[in-house]
Amino acid sequence: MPSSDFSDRPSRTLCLFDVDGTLSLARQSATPEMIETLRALRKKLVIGFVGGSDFVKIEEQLKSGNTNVIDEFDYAFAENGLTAWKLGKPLPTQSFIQFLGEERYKPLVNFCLHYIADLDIPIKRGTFIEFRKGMINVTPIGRNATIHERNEYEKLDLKNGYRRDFVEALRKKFPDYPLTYSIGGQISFDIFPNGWDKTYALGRVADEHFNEIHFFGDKTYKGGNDYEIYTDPRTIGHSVKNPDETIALLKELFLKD
Ligand code: M1P
Repeated sequence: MPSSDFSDRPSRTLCLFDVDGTLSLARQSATPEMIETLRALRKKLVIGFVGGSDFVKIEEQLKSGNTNVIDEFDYAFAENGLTAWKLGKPLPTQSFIQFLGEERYKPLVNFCLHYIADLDIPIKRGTFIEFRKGMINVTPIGRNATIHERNEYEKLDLKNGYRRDFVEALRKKFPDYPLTYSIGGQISFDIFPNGWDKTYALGRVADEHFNEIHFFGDKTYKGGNDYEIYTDPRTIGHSVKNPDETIALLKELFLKD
């Protein structure tokens, strides 16, 4: 039975959004037009974001003025839904380190650090591995890179396949680890337990029995971090190239009248 949590909405439809490249440009703020469009949409149906990043970064991107990001969305899913809120209240969480265990984690992290040290790329910055609740994020250039340095790295990575080869080496080194390697952004890749991709968030909304769940994302191709949720039979997937396309699609699908 659906709960009465969303009885104020005319439609029992849920729209879920990826963040980077879908609601905002990578690591940049969502535009006022995007914020207004989401507010208008929320009057009609239920909305949520499903980002790969941790909540602090998503908050920077989706914050508008003094509002609390968690209050602007019905569902807030960071780290693919491992860290989650429904109507402003936190949902229970699991952790990557508990799942993997210190014994298996240490060799993984050591291998990554050695691999990065040996990688010959033009510049390196700091924070090469970010330890999060539901995943680790690994980046050859480092998370302290500026926007300009990110953009330059991304071009080189596309040309030389640094991340592709890195992931291949990890798969070869740790064939028995039940882990997924996902290249979702510009400079890094995420490592998390199998099944803890963005479809993890779908399990968290199952109790509401929505009539339809729409998902909007830009990395919907195989290997992209939106692929699994975009192709999941529980969702109606929409592939967008940028936030402007998301706005246009929302207006066409839900905000005509
Ligand atoms: O949301 C997509 C990705 O965004 C960031 O990637 P990058 O720093 O490489 O652009 C990261 O937060 C990553 O975890 C996330 O999947």
